[in-house]
Amino acid sequence: MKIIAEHKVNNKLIRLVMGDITERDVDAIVNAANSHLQHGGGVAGAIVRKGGQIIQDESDKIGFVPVGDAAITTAGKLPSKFVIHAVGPRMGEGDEDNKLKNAVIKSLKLAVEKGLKSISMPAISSGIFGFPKDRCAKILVNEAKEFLQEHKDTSLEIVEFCVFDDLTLGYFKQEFDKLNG
Ligand code: AR6
Repeated sequence: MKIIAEHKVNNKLIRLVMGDITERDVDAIVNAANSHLQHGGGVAGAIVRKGGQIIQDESDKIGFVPVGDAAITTAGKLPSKFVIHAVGPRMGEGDEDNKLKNAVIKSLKLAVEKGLKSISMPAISSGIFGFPKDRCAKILVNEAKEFLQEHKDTSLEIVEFCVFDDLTLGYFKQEFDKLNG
């Protein structure tokens, strides 16, 4: 895991790291889930493989989560305490930008409802779901910044983005440069 960039908003930290989100020791990691919370491939598959079947079992009890919404489970054997399952849009289904924004905001709200201090988020929708990586970076970083600007008394001290590949990292870096520039 490597820290790439950091930016302060209202004394809270927005951070960019490169690495495997399943190894992040934060209060909650965010999963890039589908509406049926069937965690097969991508980051979702990795989370269940490492965290254990309990994450899939709790997800099955929740059942269906609409696109643009999120749900929370425990994190099994992962270092984090919780997994927040954010359902981002599949490219081509329509209104994708707003749905991605809502999935991010809902994830942050769920973390605050639980009183969590740190959250780590992958590049939701930008893998198997095919959302453009540059737009994903812009939306995720902007939503985090606005959330921290608008919620001065939030429990969250750290909102982190954890990216896995160089191409995605490049786009997130550009957005962090804009924050700091
Ligand atoms: N740590 C951090 N980021 C990761 C990791 C990891 N271990 N593994 C992949 N990524 P994706 P989606 C990055 O496909 O597009 C699943 O089947 C990856 O490089 O995981 O929202 C679900 O069950 C990419 O940048 O999620 C859904 O059906 C980002 O995570 C569907 O895929 C998201 O890629 C969701 O597709």
